[in-house]
Amino acid sequence: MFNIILFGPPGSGKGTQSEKLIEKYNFKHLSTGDILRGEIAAATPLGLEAKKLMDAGQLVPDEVVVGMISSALDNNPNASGFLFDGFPRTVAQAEALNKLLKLKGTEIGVVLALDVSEEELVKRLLNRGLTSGRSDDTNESIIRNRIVEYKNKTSIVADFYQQLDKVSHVKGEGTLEEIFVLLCHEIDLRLNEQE
Ligand code: B4P
Repeated sequence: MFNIILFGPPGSGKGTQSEKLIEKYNFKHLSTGDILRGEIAAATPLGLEAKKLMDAGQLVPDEVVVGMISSALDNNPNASGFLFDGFPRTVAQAEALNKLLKLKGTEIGVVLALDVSEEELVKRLLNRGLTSGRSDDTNESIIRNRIVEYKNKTSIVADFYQQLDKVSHVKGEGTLEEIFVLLCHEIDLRLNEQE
């Protein structure tokens, strides 16, 4: 089993590149953002609570997202590998993920960190907001707040995995295809090391 984390600030291309990677490598895609938006669409109590935080550009509590990921792992016993997209976003989430994977006799193979400048992030998200219907993409101050949350709570997750020698940085600016090739190269290197 080979598991990867696609890591980076909001708008860095995690969701976009995940679509291409799951097709090529047959990973099971687990996006906490998508799962939360599913809960909002279904108007569940969890979704209603999460919506308030997401609309303000804040993170949803760790126990909520860890619970969602734990259920998703249990619901996919035959997966050959998971692609975690937008998770973990705090060190507490990373520690919880390590424990959950250990219980299943597996671990993270590589953390692919997409590097994109702040101005490019804001531009992309405002642009997506024109068509996505996502309330967290339409207001520049909320987008900037998401980036602040990333800097304060999420960027240190890369240090956590760096200590385990799991992080590969990839330039996240360029065409979708150029970035995809770089990501595949890093995955293939780690897969070859594992064999
Ligand atoms: P997410 O759904 O994870 O959303 P995101 O980080 O904004 O998007 P992503 O990075 O996937 O988007 P992409 O660049 O692909 O999170 C939303 C919210 O959910 C969070 O703010 C938080 O409140 C909550 N949440 C989720 N997970 C959580 C967790 N673990 N803990 C706590 N809270 C959590 O796309 C952006 C745009 O860029 C697109 O329009 C795309 O077309 C464009 N784009 C992508 N690549 C490009 C390129 N190379 N060039 C030009 N444009 C590009």
